Amino acid sequence: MEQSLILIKPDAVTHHLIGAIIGRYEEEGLTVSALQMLRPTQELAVAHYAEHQGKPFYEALLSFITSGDVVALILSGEDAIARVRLLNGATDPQKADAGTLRALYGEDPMHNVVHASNSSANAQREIALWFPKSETSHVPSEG
Ligand code: 3AN
Repeated sequence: MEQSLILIKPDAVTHHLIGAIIGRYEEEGLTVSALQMLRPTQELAVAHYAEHQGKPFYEALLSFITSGDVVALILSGEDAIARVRLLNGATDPQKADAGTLRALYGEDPMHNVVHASNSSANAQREIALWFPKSETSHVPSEG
């Protein structure tokens, strides 16, 4: 069982895509084990995107992710990290495979509707950032 941290970004929230996106993950058998809507603070955005500091799009990315509400969720399942990234598609929606969330709903490499963890280490780091109070309570229950 693996966990991934997903963000439904402000563009997707504005376009009423929360249900469609979560529905797609659930259809594939992934389990929502935590969920919250919030407007990220600058501090949280900086911590989340630390690895992108210094890149040409970094400042714009911080402005975008703090521009409105975001839905953060933890998805659990076997190979959840790789499976979610397949469902999301490539960073650039123009290059994403047909049928992926970014191909369907994304506009450009920044406004690409979803974020998903890219490794187990990053998933744990991101879960601790977005769900700081109850880090250990997101293991899906049996049965
Ligand atoms: P992914 O989200 O597919 O793992 P990363 O980690 O390379 O992609 O990039 C993190 C975020 O930075 C992306 N989700 C996107 O919002 C933004 N981003 C990446 N590349 C660009 C770019 N060339 N121009 C603008 N924003 C970008």
